[in-house]
Amino acid sequence: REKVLERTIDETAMKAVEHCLKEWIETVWDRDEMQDPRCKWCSSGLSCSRCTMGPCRIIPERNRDRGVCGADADLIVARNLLDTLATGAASHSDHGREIVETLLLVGKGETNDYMITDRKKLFALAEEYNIPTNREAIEVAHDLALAYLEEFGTVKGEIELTRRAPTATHAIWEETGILPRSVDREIVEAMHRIQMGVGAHYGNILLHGLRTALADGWGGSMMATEVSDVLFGTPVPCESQINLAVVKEDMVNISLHGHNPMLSEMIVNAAEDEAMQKRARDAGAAGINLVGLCCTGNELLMRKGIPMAGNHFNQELVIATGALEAMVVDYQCIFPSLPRTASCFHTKIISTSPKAKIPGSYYMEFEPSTARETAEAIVRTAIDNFKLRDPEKVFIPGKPVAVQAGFSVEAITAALGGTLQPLVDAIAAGKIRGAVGIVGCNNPRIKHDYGHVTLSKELIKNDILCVETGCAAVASGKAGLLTPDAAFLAGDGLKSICKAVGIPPVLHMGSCVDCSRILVLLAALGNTLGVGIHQLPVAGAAPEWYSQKAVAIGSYFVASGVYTVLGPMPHISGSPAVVDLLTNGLEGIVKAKFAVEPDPVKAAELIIAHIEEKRKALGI
Ligand code: NFS
Repeated sequence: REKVLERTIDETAMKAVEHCLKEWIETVWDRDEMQDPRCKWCSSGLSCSRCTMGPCRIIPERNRDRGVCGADADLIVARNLLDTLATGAASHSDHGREIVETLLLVGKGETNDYMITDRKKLFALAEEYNIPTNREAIEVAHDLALAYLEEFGTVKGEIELTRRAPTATHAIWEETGILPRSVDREIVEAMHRIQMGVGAHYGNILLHGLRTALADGWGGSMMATEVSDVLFGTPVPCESQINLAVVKEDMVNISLHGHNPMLSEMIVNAAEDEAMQKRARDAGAAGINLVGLCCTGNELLMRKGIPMAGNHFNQELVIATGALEAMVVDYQCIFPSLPRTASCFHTKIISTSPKAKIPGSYYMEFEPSTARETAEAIVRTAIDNFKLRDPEKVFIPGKPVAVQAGFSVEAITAALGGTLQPLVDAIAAGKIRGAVGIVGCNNPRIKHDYGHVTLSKELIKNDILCVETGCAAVASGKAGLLTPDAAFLAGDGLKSICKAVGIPPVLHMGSCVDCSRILVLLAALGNTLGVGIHQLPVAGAAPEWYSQKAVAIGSYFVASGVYTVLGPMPHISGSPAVVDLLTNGLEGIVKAKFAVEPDPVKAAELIIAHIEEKRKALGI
C-alpha cells in the first residue's frame, strides 16, 4: 500500500498498481527501482560516449577535467543536451512531415481514405503563403503541402510560419541569429555541431539548440497541428470521459497509443462501420470500445470525443485490466516492453510503423495509401481476439471522470465571442492574472500526476488560466479539472470568467505537437496588445517531463520569450556554466529563461511572482 501511495495520485491507477504488485506484473516503477543507484556521471551529463576514443567521464576531484578529445565538462554537457533536443525536434517534425505528405496525397488525388475536412482552415493557411484560393480545395491542398514540405528543406532561408510571431519576438530571433531557416537544416546542423571537433563553445552550441527548437515549435510541430486540423477537423469543445475505467468489460476494447492521428482516425472510422459492429456482437461483445492513450489519445479526444484511458504511465496499467483485446501503436512514448506486459494476458500489441518495429508485437504495416484496409484488418484482429479473453483476469478499477476537451485557438476565440479581446480585457482588469502552458510527460522522479495536478490547482486558485497539452492535460482530466464545474477551485476572478463563458479553468489544447497552438495563442495575445511574447504575463511548465521532445518544447517556449519551469532536472548539473546560461544568461539573449523546481507548490510560487512582475512592467 505504501508503494502504491508513493507511485501515483491517479485513483484508478492506484488500484491498478496495487493489482500489478500483487500479480507480479512488472511496471515502469519496478524497473525504475531496479535501476538505482544511478550513475552520477550520466546524471550530471558528465559522461560522453560520442566517439570511440571514449567513453569518457569528467571527474574533477581526480583532476580528470577533459575527455580524450580534450572536451571539458561544459562542452560535454552542452553537446549531450543539444543531442537530446535535436532528437525531440526531429521526432515532432518527422511526425509533421508524414501528415504533410498525406495532405500532398490528397492534393494529388491519390487517396480516397483521407479528405479535406476543414476547408476554411486550409484556405486561411494557404493565404499565409500567398497561394491562390479561388479554386478547388484539393488544388489548394496540393500547393500548400508543397509549400510546407519546402519548410523542411535546406534552401528556404526562413520558416514562413515564424512570421506569425509578434514583430518584437521575431526581431529578437533575427538579432540573435536564431531565426530558424528550415526544419531539417537546423536538425542536421545540430548533429554536425555535436560531431567531435566541431562545436567547442558550450554557449554557441546551446544557441543553436534554441534555433533547432524554434524550427520544431514554429515549424515541424506547427505544421503537424495545422495539417491535422485540415485533414481531420479543427477541434471544438466536446465532452468525454477519462481514466482506466473507460475500458468496458462487455466490449471489444482497443486502445490507440502513440502520436500520429493518421492511423487512429482511420481505425475510428473502421470501428464505426456497421459490419464491424456486427462482427463484434457475433463474437459475443456488446460492441467496440476505442480508448486513447498518450498523444494519439489526445488527438482523438479533441476531435472525436473518444474516451481517454490515460497518460504515459497508464499504458501498462490499461493492459493490466485484462480486458484489452488490442493495443495499436505507431511511434513515440511506447514502452518497448509492452509485448512483455501483454504476454500475461490475451492482449495483442499491434505495431504499425516501419520506423518503430517492436519485438514481440504483431506488425501490421500502415501506409496512407492503404489506410482503411489496414485499419479494418486491425479492428478485425481485435474482435477475433475477444474470445481469448480470460474473464478471471479482468480488473477494471473505479469509475471514469468527465472531461471537456477540444480547445483549439479557434475554439477559444469562438467561445469568447469571435476575438481574444475579452481575454485580454480580463487579464488587463486583473480578473485573470495571466496564463500558463503546462505540458509534458510522466517521470518516476515525480509521483505520477502529482506535479501536473498540484501545479494546475495552485495556479487556478491564484486566478491564472492554465492551458495544457499532452500528458499534463490528461493528468488534469483525471483529477477532474477539465470541466466547467472545476471553476469552484479557481480564484474569484478566474471563476467569474469561467462561469460567464462556460469553460473549465484548465483548457485542454491537445497533444504535444499542439504546444504549437499555445504558441499561436501567445502570438495572438502579443499581437492584440502590440507587444512581444516576452512581455506577456505568461509562463510555461513541464512538471513531470521525461522526453527529448519535452526538451525541444521547453526550449522553444523559452526561445519564444516564455519563462519555463521544469520539474525534473535535465542532465546538466555537471556544468555550472551551462546551468547558469539556461537559468540566467538566456534572459539577456531571448528575454526569458528556464528554472528547475521539482516541488509543484514552489514552482507555482515562482510562476506567480514572474507573472506579477510582467504585469507590473506592462502597467496593469
Ligand atoms: Ni509528449 Fe505525447 Fe506524454 Fe510526454 Fe509522451 S505522450 S508527445 S512526450 S509522455 S507528454
